[in-house]
Amino acid sequence: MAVNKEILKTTCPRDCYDACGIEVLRENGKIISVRGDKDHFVSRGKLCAKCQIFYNGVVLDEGVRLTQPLRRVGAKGEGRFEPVSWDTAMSEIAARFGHIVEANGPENILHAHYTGTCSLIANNFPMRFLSRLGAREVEPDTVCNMAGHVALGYMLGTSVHGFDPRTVKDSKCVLVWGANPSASAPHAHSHWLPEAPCSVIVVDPVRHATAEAADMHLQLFPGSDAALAFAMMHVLKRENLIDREFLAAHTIGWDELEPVLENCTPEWGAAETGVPAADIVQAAKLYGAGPALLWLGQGLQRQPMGGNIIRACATLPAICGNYAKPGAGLLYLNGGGQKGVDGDYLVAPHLSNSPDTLSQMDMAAYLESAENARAFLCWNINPVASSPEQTRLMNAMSRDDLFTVVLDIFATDTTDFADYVLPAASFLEFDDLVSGYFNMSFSAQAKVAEPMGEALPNQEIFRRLARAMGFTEPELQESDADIIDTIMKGVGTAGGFEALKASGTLFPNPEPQMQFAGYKFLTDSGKVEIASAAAEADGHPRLPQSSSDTRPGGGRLRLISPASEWLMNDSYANDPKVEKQLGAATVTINPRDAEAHGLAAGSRVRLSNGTGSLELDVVVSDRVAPGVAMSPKGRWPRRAGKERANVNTLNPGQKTDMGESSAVHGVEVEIAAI
Ligand SMILES: Nc1nc2c(c(=O)[nH]1)N[C@H]1C(S)=C(S)[C@@H](COP(=O)(O)OP(=O)(O)OC[C@H]3O[C@@H](n4cnc5c(=O)[nH]c(N)nc54)[C@H](O)[C@@H]3O)O[C@H]1N2
Ligand SMILES: Nc1nc2c(c(=O)[nH]1)N[C@H]1C(S)=C(S)[C@@H](COP(=O)(O)OP(=O)(O)OC[C@H]3O[C@@H](n4cnc5c(=O)[nH]c(N)nc54)[C@H](O)[C@@H]3O)O[C@H]1N2
Ligand code: SF4
Ligand SMILES: [Mo]
Repeated sequence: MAVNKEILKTTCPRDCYDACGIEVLRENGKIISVRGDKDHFVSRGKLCAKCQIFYNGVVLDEGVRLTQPLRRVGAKGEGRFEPVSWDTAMSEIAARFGHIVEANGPENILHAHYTGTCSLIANNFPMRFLSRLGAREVEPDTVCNMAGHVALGYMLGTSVHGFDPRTVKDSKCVLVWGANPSASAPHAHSHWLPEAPCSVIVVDPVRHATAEAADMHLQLFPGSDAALAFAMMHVLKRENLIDREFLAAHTIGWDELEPVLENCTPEWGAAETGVPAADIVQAAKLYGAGPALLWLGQGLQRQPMGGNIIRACATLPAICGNYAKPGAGLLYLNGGGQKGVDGDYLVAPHLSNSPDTLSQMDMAAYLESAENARAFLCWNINPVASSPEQTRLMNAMSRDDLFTVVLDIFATDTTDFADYVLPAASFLEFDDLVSGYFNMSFSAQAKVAEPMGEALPNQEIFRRLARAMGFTEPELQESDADIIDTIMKGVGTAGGFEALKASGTLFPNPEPQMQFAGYKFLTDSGKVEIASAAAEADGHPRLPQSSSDTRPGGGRLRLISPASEWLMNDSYANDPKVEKQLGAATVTINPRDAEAHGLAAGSRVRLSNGTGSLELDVVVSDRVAPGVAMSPKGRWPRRAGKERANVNTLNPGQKTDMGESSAVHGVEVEIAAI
């Protein structure tokens, strides 16, 4: 028989800056290989190493995927289940939810979600049902990037209108601050930055591969970024590299800030941050040399004063007039709105009955009491691995009277605690849309396989649950095809979904966009608010502050747990080939700290603090600044042996100064040989 070979295009919908184009090779309808699309401007024929393994590994493995709805038969946490039909699962879950709504109110149903998949429908459509239900939402961004969103909201009126990466061709400098593209944006690391026709500076306590490849690396102590930004601004002012015309016309608060800069000399900055004064001067001059791009990562705002840090750093483009012209700007994230994606339509806020949201930093404590929550629904998230206060959360989720429903594509630490587990389809198994959050790209996620077993896309699971609950709003049943059609009309793409699938990706704006073109800032004043009355009204200082965090005393270290190059948050760790690449769980410390604590490379240590403790192998390297311990996030507690814990067992869930967000890179630990 002739072999029918086909190559189909789709898109990676992970929570990743890159939004790679994918090529799926099928023979006689069966997936043979998932690989990077040669024609795609980001992937250029190569996926990142982790996806190349995972998308050809356990994602395609029926023995590892969840393929049937499951009902608990063991104790909570044990992960023992029996299969049930979708009808049974839906009617039993609906009955229990209905009972809670009547007896206790819908706010007693707590739901948590995040970015397990970021495709537009699977990530957003479930909110229609949950809003209609009136369940209480755990604010998703509080585990990730809320401090930065709030801070940039004060200054710019938005945090999701970033620079267009294509504009780099006109830049003199790219300043990457508190991001690690070599792990979290692998193609920006391998193409975009190396091809940038300008200097690249990285500010990070860790000398990761992007820092190593940069023209300059400023290795500061965590939480001292505001001081570094102020010292750089001192130099920019001293060297006359500021744009006084822009400051006068388009900002508020320069007159208040200018006198503060007087004392923020490079020498002062060096003492505060650990970065040599000469490097501060050089970095400021490079940044001030012409139009420049500032990429604010998400790592730097996961510090106790993360909101202030973002405001301080984001003052740099304001004083240099780095907006509204080619090659200039600031990027945190690029939202779909800039491409015409109607976010409100996706989630249908008019259906909402929902009470106040909860910070994920409060989730473990909240779940301890039946007064707060009688049901817990998790979708697109694996909180037992990703949330703070891991042990406390596991204990709270062991409550027999907490009715727990978890949707996932795999059995995880979180599904172990569920009463019902619902199998989600993978991104290869349904049509959807992907809007890049770094590049201004818009792409098709195409169905290239049937859902595995009885798995269903998130949106279909919530359609069924809406029917089982007797909800009749048509928004809750809208089909994927209709939603895709409506979104694509908003984006203004010709040829519909079939044409988009054929090309894979398009740029709704073919030319590089200027950020805040025409100087239209989105604050109420229409200006960049260096001094912010809105921040002041919320109890924050009017101006960004130059202060840094106190360094930990008593031999304690500052624990940073950033993205791993081999994992995607808490995904992929169940793939044996990925696990092999990961090797043993480690913590990296500076040679100075190794000596002070009498630790040799390879020794087994225990990290501990008032929240928990964890055993790891020590790596000794000056890649991390003195005083810092680094251990990447994302391993699975259930694969970690008897400790059944990952780095989040040490995370107390401290909140940032703004947005009740996660200060996870500000955790302090003691280190001791075992
Ligand atoms: N220590 C420490 N902890 C951290 C962080 C840190 O820096 N340090 N970072 C935080 C950050 S930034 C984030 S964003 C969070 C992320 O934390 P999580 O959101 O928990 O992690 P993910 O791995 O993105 O996705 C969670 C789950 O979604 C599942 N999934 C994938 N596709 C689908 C689907 O189509 N449907 C459904 N229902 N499920 C699907 C995956 O299998 C996975 O189990 O972790 C936070 N935790
Ligand atoms: N491979 C991979 N890619 C990912 C993810 C993943 O888990 N794995 N997660 C995705 C998600 S959800 C997110 S939110 C993004 C996150 O991606 P990034 O924005 O890169 O965030 P992190 O990995 O948390 O941290 C980035 C850097 O911040 C540094 N950092 C920590 N504290 C400070 C500080 O006080 N000051 C400064 N200047 N730097 C500091 C860390 O050392 C680290 O190198 O990545 C996405 N992409
Ligand atoms: S996770 Fe990121 S780098 Fe890897 S394939 Fe997906 S979009 Fe590309
Ligand atoms: Mo995140």
